[in-house]
Amino acid sequence: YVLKDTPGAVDYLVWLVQRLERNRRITALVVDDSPSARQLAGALLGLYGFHVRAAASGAEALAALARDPSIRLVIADYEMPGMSGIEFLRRLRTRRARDSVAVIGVSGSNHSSLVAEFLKSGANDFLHKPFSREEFFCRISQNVDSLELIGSLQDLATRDFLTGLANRRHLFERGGALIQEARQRGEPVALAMLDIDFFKRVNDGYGHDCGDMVIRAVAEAVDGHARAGDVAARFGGEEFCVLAPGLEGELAEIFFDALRARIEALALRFEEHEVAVTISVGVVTATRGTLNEMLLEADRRLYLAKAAGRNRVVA
Ligand code: GH3
Ligand code: MG
Ligand code: MG
Ligand code: MG
Ligand code: MG
Repeated sequence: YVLKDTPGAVDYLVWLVQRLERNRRITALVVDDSPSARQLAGALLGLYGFHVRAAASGAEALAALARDPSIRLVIADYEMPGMSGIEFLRRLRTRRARDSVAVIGVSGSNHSSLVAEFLKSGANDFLHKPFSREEFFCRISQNVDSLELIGSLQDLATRDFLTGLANRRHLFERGGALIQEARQRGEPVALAMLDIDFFKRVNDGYGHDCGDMVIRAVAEAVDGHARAGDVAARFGGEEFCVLAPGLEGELAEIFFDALRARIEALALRFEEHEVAVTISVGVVTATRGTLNEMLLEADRRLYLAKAAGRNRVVA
């Protein structure tokens, strides 16, 4: 290409380089019964920076998708022996939504209802074979852009800006379901409410920036202590909430007391000051009752921990 004198060429090149960089983090899967079609699409995707995998049938593709969560883009042929592209899509969509994996259907057939059938079965887009390299790249970029946009919107909606923990909205959305799932497995769920002790003194003594630093440090400790499957959230200003399935009674108390000790042991510094931080914790385990009821009880116990002298767990 001679782009030097083309209007917008520099912007286009910047756009292109950003896409190539981004695509390195994404695995694309080509599912086609024709080896030459697999090779062509795979070569193009490789050129655009994607990690590429190939499958010769719908069944093989479903197995690859079940094993590899880094697959975010699928190029799916329509006519394949055994399982058609449409059937493959229907099965995939029971497990992975359109905003989790983008599927682009391809077919050489000119049958007029085919595109609609593909889209109705859950495809994000469609390409007629043979396609130009440029159309292929533009369509793929648009679809991956959409996935990324949806991902960043989901992040904005569910994460707390200061700490990166789940926000209060996410706690209420995810928490109810998490409690239900645990109970269906016959497991208890522990819920802890945490509040930083005498936090106003930090703000008043060293300023709001120091307060923010302390909130972030406590959030990092809470997040580091939470196990996979727990939900750790910033509940409000300097209050946090952890939902931990499978923990109850003394075990829950030990677990959250270890978190309390971990935070007490943080050696935080702000400018020339050493900043001592402790938390108080209210813990409740319930095999019944709603999230709201558990929150109320945990909050009541948190208040007891404060009244008893702070830097302690009441379970
Ligand atoms: P206690 O031991 O009873 O909890 O005492 P406390 O001083 O921590 O009291 P309280 O929980 O009522 O104080 C919370 C303070 O946290 C009040 C508010 O100004 C401050 N705060 C809330 N959100 C933020 C924030 O995002 N950044 C900073 N720096 N401060 C915040
Ligand atoms: Mg075919
Ligand atoms: Mg508070
Ligand atoms: Mg308070
Ligand atoms: Mg406090």
